[in-house]
Amino acid sequence: RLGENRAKVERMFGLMDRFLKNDPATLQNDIVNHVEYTVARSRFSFDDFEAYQALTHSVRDRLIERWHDTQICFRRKDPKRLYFLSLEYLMGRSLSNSVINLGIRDQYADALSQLGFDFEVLAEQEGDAALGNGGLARLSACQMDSLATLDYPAWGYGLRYQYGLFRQVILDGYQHEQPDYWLNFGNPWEIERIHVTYTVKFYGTVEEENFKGGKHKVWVPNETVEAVAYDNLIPGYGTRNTITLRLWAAKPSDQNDMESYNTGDYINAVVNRQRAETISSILYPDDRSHQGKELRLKQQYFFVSASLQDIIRRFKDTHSNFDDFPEKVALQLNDTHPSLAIAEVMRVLVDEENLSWSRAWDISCKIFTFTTHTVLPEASEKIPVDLLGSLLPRHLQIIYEINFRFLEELKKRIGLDYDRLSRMSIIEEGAVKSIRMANLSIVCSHTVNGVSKMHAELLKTRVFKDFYELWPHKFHYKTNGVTQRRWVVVSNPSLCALISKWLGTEAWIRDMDLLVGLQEYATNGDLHEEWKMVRKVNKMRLAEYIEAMSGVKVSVDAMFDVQLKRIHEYKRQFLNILGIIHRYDCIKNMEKKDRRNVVPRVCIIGGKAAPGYEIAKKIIKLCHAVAEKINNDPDIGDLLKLVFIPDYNITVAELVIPGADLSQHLSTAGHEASGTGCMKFLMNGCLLLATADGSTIEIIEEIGADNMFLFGAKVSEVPVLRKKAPNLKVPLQFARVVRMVRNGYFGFEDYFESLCDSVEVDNDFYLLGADFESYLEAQAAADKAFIDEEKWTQMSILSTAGSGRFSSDRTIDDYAEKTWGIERCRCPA
Ligand code: BZD
Repeated sequence: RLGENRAKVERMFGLMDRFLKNDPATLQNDIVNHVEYTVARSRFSFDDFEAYQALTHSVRDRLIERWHDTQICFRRKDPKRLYFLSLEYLMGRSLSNSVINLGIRDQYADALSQLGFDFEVLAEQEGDAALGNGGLARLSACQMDSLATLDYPAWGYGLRYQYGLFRQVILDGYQHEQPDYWLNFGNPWEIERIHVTYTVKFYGTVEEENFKGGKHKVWVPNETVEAVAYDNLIPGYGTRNTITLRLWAAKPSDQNDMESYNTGDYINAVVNRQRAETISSILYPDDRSHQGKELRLKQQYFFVSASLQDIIRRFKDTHSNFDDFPEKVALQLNDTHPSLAIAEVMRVLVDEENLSWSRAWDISCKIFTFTTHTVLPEASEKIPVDLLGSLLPRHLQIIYEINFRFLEELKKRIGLDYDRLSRMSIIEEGAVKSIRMANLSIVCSHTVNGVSKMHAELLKTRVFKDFYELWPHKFHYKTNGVTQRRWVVVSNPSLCALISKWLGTEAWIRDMDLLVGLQEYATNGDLHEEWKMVRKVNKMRLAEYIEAMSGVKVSVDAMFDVQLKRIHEYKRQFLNILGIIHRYDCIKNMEKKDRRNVVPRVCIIGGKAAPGYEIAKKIIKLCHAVAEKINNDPDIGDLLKLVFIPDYNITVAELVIPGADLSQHLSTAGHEASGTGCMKFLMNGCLLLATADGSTIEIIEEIGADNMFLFGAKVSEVPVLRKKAPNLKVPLQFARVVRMVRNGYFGFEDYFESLCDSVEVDNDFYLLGADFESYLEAQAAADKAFIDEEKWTQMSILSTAGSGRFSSDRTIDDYAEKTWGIERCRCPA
């Protein structure tokens, strides 16, 4: 009998101990099996897309294995967990990133080639997951990669929008928006968890019930929607740890329909059910303004409520009361978009868990941390009281109560300074009475941070000055970073190999500080040759893309000068275009013999404008109008080209950044909270032409002002210049290029009138005129440096060497230690 049992046990263990192997034969077998049994195509005949689907399922199997182990490890050790709440994530593609983080890219490439497929070709089949707008959303994605890599016990939470960020289509130079139904071809990366479903409530009334001799508030909603979890697995690099990004989708709730079914209105009942799904259907494409729309508020609460139910459920699995909640849970608010979580935690603790107000508040103040990503006070989120009161009546009461208690405390500290009290109040009085979500977040969070040193200074001295004076200890800065796995290893494999070769190790992929080791080879001739070769091949790849997409043939000997980011007045793409017009004008007016000294340029601009942002759309049109003129001027030839890259997204960035010689970061000083694009270019050895704004100030600290091209007014000078604006003398060259646009040199003069007015008639708020001369000087310095190839290469190497600080690994370690109080929890290999 003993022997029989033993055999059974051994068989059981045999079943359990079946880690997937990664040798070519196993991988091929897996892929072919997925072709047949998952994709349901014949193993004798499948095309690239079907091979891609099978491949992703095979990778996904490996992710799931590691994810299970990680979850077991977290459950066993029960560490304090970080819950990262963000309404936006810009993940881009997952395939290459996953296999690189799993350390099995080459094995897959081999296995596929024996099957007659090319890994890179299959990788091209994947679309972008674009569940976000810009910097904030891509930062969330980079931080998830670092959290996994550094073994932190973290969960990301967000919304599974059916339509991601719109596709930008350019017709006759104008931007048009098309829906991005990214799920059309299925999404192999997500795991639907039909059993992880929570009910989210909306509308209704608040009633009072007698409870233990007192009164108790009960929210009686009149609409409910189900939130279904979709898990996306995020593998770390060089570790088994694989964490979860849980995105919620809205599904109709059965509870709503009883009445309709009873009245026999079957069709309407079904139509009403469908309406619930709209909550998670679309990403708002605005990355600056907050319009107080009901659907947006519903999205925020839907995501917050489902996430908190999940978090509290997980906590309660192992804890019988809330005493340990702050020791086990850190809730990170990624900007104010998830800040309703504060009111929701209070509601759950007080109304549902029956904690006293002060106990609940004490807990809340220990778990929340808040990162703000903006500088402009007018960009901060305000929710009209009427809207909140109708959608979430109990939450409005709670926010009023928080505010009442806060103001009472404040009066004790500062007395009856009514101006200051009203500035700091969570409720803004006025034509539309609103909730100031930033104030709510600051009042409840134990740590508030900006995303660069400069940004935090502005928060302390301007935006949140009153709060800083009250609670100086709350304010910090955490300079953003980006993940080198995505932005060098995946997107620039040849540079990656070159760096590893010269450093003699791949360890920099987990420890970016090691890149300083490149400094000692900055003048090494052999490295220069190899560096130039890598850069040239990347430029050739980019040139091919440009030609395929726009028909414009560009020379790889020219300087590739790139500006890629959302189109915004403060980011000053208009300044870039005016500079290009000036360059064109100069070349046109030059004697033929002098043209020999002109450094040929290929100017590349890409970015999306929010659909309702008229001026930004005009900038896109101007770019096309100028490009049309320049690119078709035979007199100019290869000396100057301008191309607009349509539909800028993560995948496009991965292609363009490695091929850029120079990148432009032109925000008016004091407007870019941090900027992360500059860090990606920097890592890839691209030189920066930039204002002293956001994180560029810290880049200067790392690589020295000599290794970049700085220009423009400093933060402290901007207010002075603005005051002087009406009498400010603008340089003649500036007036001349604006006049060329105004007078129709590029056509469409009526259309461009308001754009020209913005810099001439309306006081030039973003100071294009004031900065123009200095901008042209910086451009001239870049030209001069480019002619000296060795000098340029040295600056390029030093840029990469100095980029270590801008890894999101550094940022995440800093948050973990100083903000969230979490520790690493590594799953055994
Ligand atoms: O966040 C950006 C800032 O503008 C950048 O300076 C900074 O580097 C990044 C990351 O910290 N902010 C945003 O991207 N903001 C948004 O995308 C956004 C989206 C929806 C609503 C409001 C703002």
